[in-house]
Amino acid sequence: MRQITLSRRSVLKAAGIAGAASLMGVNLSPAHAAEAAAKDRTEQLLKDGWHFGHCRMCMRGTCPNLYRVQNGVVVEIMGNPKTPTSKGALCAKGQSIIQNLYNPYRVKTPMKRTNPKKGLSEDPMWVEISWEEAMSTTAGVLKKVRERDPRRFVYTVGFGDMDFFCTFLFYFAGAYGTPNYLKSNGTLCVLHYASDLVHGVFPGVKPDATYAKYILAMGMNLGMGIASSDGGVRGLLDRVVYEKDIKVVCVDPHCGPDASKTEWVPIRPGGELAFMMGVIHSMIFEVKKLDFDFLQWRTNSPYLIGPDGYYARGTDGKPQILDSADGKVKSFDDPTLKTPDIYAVNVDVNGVKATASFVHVKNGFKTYTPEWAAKKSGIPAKKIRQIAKDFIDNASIGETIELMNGKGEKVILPKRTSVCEGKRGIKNMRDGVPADLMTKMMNMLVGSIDVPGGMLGTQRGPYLKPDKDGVVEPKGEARYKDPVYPPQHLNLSEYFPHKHTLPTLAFKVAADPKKYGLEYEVDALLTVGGNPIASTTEPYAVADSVAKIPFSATVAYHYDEMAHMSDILLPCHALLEKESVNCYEGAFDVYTKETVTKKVMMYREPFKPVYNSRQPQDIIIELCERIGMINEFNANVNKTGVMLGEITFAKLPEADKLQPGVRYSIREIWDRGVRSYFHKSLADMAKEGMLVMDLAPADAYNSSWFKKGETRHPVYFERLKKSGDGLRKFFTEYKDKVYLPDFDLDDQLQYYEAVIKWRPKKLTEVKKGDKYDMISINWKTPTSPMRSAGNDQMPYLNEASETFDPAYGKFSINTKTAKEKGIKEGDTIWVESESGKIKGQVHITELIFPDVVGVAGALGRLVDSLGKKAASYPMYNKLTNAKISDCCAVAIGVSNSVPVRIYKA
Ligand SMILES: Nc1nc2c(c(=O)[nH]1)N[C@H]1C(S)=C(S)[C@@H](COP(=O)(O)OP(=O)(O)OC[C@H]3O[C@@H](n4cnc5c(=O)[nH]c(N)nc54)[C@H](O)[C@@H]3O)O[C@H]1N2
Ligand SMILES: Nc1nc2c(c(=O)[nH]1)N[C@H]1C(S)=C(S)[C@@H](COP(=O)(O)OP(=O)(O)OC[C@H]3O[C@@H](n4cnc5c(=O)[nH]c(N)nc54)[C@H](O)[C@@H]3O)O[C@H]1N2
Ligand SMILES: [Mo]
Repeated sequence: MRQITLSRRSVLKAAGIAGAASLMGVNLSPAHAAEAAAKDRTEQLLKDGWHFGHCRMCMRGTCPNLYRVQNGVVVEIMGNPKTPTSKGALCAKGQSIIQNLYNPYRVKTPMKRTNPKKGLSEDPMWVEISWEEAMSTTAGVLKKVRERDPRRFVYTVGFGDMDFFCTFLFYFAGAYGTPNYLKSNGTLCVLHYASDLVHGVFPGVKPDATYAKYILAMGMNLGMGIASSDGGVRGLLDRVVYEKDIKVVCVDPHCGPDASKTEWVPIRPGGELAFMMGVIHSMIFEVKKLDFDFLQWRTNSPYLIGPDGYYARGTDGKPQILDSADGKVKSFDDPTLKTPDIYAVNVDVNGVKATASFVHVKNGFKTYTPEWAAKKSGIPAKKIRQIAKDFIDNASIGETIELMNGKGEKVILPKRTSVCEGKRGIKNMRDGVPADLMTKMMNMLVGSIDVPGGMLGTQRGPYLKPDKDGVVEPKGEARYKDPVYPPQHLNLSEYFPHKHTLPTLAFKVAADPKKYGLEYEVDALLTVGGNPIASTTEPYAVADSVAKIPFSATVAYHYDEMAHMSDILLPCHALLEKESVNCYEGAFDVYTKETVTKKVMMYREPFKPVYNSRQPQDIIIELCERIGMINEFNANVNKTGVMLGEITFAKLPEADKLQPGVRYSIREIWDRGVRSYFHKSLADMAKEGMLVMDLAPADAYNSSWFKKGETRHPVYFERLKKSGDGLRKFFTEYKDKVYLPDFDLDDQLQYYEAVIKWRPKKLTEVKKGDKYDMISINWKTPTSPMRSAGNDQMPYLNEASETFDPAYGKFSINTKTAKEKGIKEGDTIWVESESGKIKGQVHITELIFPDVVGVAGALGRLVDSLGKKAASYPMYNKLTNAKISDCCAVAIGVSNSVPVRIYKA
């Protein structure tokens, strides 16, 4: 144990460096510090009792590490210095992985509940049982339920066990035959619709800081605020701090680590859409230097729109374009098309008068002047104009770059160097999808989409494939499907074609399914690394519903809220005990030269289990066998491929397909996947620790697969309008049948429009003198991006957070507001919304917009079985709600910023 004490100091030191650099702006690049310390030591280290691993202290898990074992104890951790992306850095979370292993609050052996009463304040009265009893009880119930009606089983997953999540999220639910596969991660994470609509990718897009010169970040973390150590963020920091050749502007009510190192533009929460409309107005009507060539050939700008708001179609059924070269109206793919007219008005198409999309789009921004936007956003009109001008001036419109493709050919691609992107801070809002579409609009106006320096889809390849109308085909959440009645899914996903995930709604429905038109009730629940109680919203409503489910089991690392409500606990390994593979490609935050062409496949050698736990995938596969569905499970793996990372699927060759009747271990399945994808075995991976694949530079850019005019991005959102029209038809027809509280059809569907308009929302109506006269906001912190790995329990992390981040676990209030309200540093106050209230300590700061309360982190627990510290923090999610009328009208994400009032406790 002495060794642990020693390593504690070195961990704190390292955490201090990484933490301080990202939290406080200390002028030391984590990249350089780590490289200097760790150069070329890898080979020696391995001889010295070090083992290959990779992190998973956050949901990314993309930082390869090395851990050292001495006398059977893990005593030291470091980033793998050979990693081309992270170059051996680890953040404070990654440095704490040893505490994840030796966490005293772990579930150490299978457990059975003996208190039949379930509730957050009930003692489950756990007793230890054998693995055999735990598995046979769980499989026995699940088998019976499946025989009766597989829909009566709910499978809940999340990012808490992402190693597992990556591999078996849908295979198990699919094999079982339940429609109720519920991801708990989505309600507060609606990032996907607009990226799918415009780029045809999942999970999203990110700026290419390899070449970008200007990044406008709207309510998002570029990675520094999450203390992400993976290559992108470190590369970006180097450019910001050392090379000083990139301008980053963070539009945020709160000045976090990203904003503190770049430029912070404080905004009033809720005014984001208005702000972007003001910027776009200025770009179109004042600066007037757009990428017209891109608009003509790479967007649907020239498509003619009929009086019904849809594409006006020719006799061949295709969208039409006016060619100003010869004055003729032509189909979009006519090879004689020379000069697509984006300003065409009142053109005759097949007997109707039609006008070019771009004219509608442009007219749509006419009244949204910077002065107007300033009133809504609190950002001065002058600043709005400056951002519009800087965005265009830095965009390099007209420039090109020559890169090699995978066939060894030189390709000339446009290079654009201004990008705008937003994340949770603007998307988790009533008008979240419209706001997100405006970030895409800014990029499209300067041609900065899937080209070097632009906004890139996280998946690479010919993802911009056009639909039959020649416009990029969405592949996920932007696709539309007509609703059906009665609904089959507990989350009523039939009614919400563009939803991300709806766990809170699902559990509300589960409490009273008949009322919602469902033909079945819920009998059983299995949870793996998901926490619909704590990580989403309306925690008590969800907990009440979970308590009513007759049987519930959790593959549990520790006693979190879902474990607390369970009948059986199946203990899973801690991170270092889990064997794992993970492919880094398309991580979330940002691309740089270190990462843009890389795929890094990493491997974690499992440490000998400390307790009586198991590899989670093998628990699930064994359940499949015991339930009698191993054939279905194997068939699903064969069909979908082996998932090797968040977006990496390995299709198995015929000879390697899983055979019916055989229960494979996860090891064998990964081995087949890795061999198929990387042509190496898992044994090779164990020797090398990681495999690196380099993409040819041109192939990293999705537009390189298509010539001018072959595929187009939508500036006119015809598909969104179509979804709204389809939904209106359904809900009108079924209005007497559908039960959906807090749903106003007209209010909801007005957001489904081809040209986005501004509308006031609850947030924008908050004013002095109201009952709720302030707005609360929440953000991820470097040590608390979410609850994966039990971040909120780790003593090193709590210590580092409270030492380096004065906002951590507290309520940040602007100096001026605090003075007005007579509130002082350290006061204990209540923050109360329509939905709930939380108590905590005040931190007074200039780094937050006036009249806003900032609550940092995904913190707070509703059970004390994770220790007093984790339970002591205020839980932000009590303030929010899942009312459809408050959620994003398209992606149904919870509004994360809400009206509140504060008062002394
Ligand atoms: N206040 C607030 N809430 C948020 C967010 C926020 O920033 N602030 N972020 C939102 C976002 S973007 C997302 S994606 C979601 C994510 O939400 P979820 O997908 O639910 O993921 P987590 O909250 O990370 O973890 C879920 C549960 O798994 C447990 N767990 C930890 N380690 C392990 C393990 O090794 N194995 C198993 N089986 N379980 C483990 C955790 O303690 C936690 O209770 O959260 C959302 N909720
Ligand atoms: N390394 C690493 N990277 C990750 C993750 C991880 O766990 N580790 N998690 C990934 C996941 S699942 C997600 S969803 C993303 C989330 O990534 P982000 O969306 O970037 O995360 P947040 O920090 O929650 O929110 C970003 C910003 O929004 C601001 N904000 C809050 N409310 C408002 C508002 O009303 N208006 C405006 N304008 N801004 C507001 C906050 O101050 C914060 O700075 O990160 C991903 N990236
Ligand atoms: Mo997320």
